[in-house]
Amino acid sequence: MSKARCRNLVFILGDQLSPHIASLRMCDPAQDIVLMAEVMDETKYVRHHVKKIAFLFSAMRHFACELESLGWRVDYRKLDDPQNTGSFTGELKRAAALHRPQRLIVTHPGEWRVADALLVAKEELDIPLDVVPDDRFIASIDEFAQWAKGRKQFRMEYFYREMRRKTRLLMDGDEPVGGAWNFDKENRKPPKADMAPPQPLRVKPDKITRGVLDLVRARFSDHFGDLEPFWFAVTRKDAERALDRFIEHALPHFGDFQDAMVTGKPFLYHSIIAQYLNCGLLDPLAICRRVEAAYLAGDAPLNAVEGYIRQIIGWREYVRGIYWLKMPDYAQSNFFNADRPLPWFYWSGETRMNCMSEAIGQTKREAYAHHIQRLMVTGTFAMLAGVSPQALHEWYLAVYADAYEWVELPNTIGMSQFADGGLLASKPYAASGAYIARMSDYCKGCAYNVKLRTGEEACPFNSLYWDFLTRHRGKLAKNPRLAQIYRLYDAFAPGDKKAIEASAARVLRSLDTL
Ligand code: FAD
Ligand code: DLZ
Ligand code: SF4
Repeated sequence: MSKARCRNLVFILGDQLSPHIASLRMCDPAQDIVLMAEVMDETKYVRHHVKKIAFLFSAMRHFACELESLGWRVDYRKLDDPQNTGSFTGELKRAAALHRPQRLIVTHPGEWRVADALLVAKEELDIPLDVVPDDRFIASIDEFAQWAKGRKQFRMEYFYREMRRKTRLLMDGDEPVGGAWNFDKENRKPPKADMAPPQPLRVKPDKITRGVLDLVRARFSDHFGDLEPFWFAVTRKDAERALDRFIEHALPHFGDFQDAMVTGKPFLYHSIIAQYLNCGLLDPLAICRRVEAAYLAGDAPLNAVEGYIRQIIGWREYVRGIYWLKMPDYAQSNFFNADRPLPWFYWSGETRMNCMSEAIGQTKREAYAHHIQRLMVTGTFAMLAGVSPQALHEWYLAVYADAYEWVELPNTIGMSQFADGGLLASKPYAASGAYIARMSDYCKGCAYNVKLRTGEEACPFNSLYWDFLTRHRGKLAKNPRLAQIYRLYDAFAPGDKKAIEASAARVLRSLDTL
């Protein structure tokens, strides 16, 4: 690397793997140097799934090659470089001493923790540091704050309509295509016995990935998850191929079976692209335009296409807005004052509850579970059992290949645990085993009986559900969406109520051995 003073040092984080990222757009390959660093701190702030670490390191190394092929000079620090300091700040200081840049430039980090650390580093480094907005999103942080101003409660649906108008996706003049903004009611079909969903694209590890797999095997053997088989795409080209495959084979059914869960079929008709999208290998608007084109060509129905686009320009943008609006206090939200530790089976997958064992087992194998598994199985159980939202948040952040705090935290704290008291969601996603029985085939293979509310054989979700509602009656009874359910409970015979309380107490006493 040259000893001459460089103009700008552009620091690219592991989730900024796009040649069009804002920091690169304002720089010049002929005069500026790119810094990328694999650092131990980032692998340990939560103990990430081994597949997630391998995916990101390999994607980072491939991206460095991509940048070099575009003419950039890249100073890439591997995790096992003997001089690697193990932290972003340490690597920034080393690189600043080596290249003596006039300015440091970084695109706004996705996580509050890293943005805060950069502010500290700025004080310590004797060079100007520019943090430029990350414009890979449809709504900027300020734009969301404007939308949120003066609203007591936020509702995704209204924000989503703004994003539809802004992007012109699925618009017919000023009206939504098909005459409705949202076709969610058509997207809740239970699974069918003869479903044969396609497999997501599987990429054979190349030499770079094999090197990373060796590194991760040697250094992170005490982390959660199975490293192999490893089949994630790690380049932009392969991530595009994974998207193509989804659009061709799975998108047409995405809408109908979005909420379904099936034993041994972890991916169903989902796209399995969040890990590519969140690290910058895919672009959200480009994905949505491709999906819209499939509808316009008659290759996918409107309920699937609208449902899919809503997840990306609606939910994904909405949770990011809430994250930046409410951090850092948001991370400590705990509306129900829940403080139980996370049951051990979240890490081992060993439980007789088939739904939990399926969702956690595939999480361990694939670093993936789809939305309803996260929300209505592992999420609902934790909320009903009174698990600390912060303990659960660490788990979700660690175990999924697509997990970054800006997207994971509001989904966990707000959507799945109602720990923000209803800022993000209008009611808690509390449900008994009946929901899982309706939307999956899990209960057929379970040691517990979903039809029983009380007793040793009863599905633990059932007594916990009613117990949760009674425990938090003071906080929830005024919610109009729960009024009917409280009326139902009030009509139970006193003996039934006592039996529910006793069953729930037994379940809570034996959480680790369910
Ligand atoms: P698909 O079902 O095919 O959906 C398409 C895309 O829509 C996803 O790739 C994703 O980019 C976006 N999307 C869908 N739902 C959401 C949502 N609720 N919030 C934001 N984007 C959404 N998503 C993450 O990307 N990272 C996380 O760390 C994460 N943590 C979650 C934690 C909990 C408790 C819950 C309930 C949800 C979480 N989600 C997270 C949202 C969602 O579960 C995943 O985006 C989705 O399962 C990824 O799989 P997929 O690519 O097959 O998505
Ligand atoms: C998740 C992660 C991991 C495991 N390792 C690194 C790394 O070594 N270097 C890096 O630049 N980024 C890593 N990341 C992603 C960062 O945690 C991510 O960029 C920030 O969380 C976003 O602010
Ligand atoms: Fe899950 Fe209850 Fe069904 Fe078992 S019976 S799979 S614990 S919902």
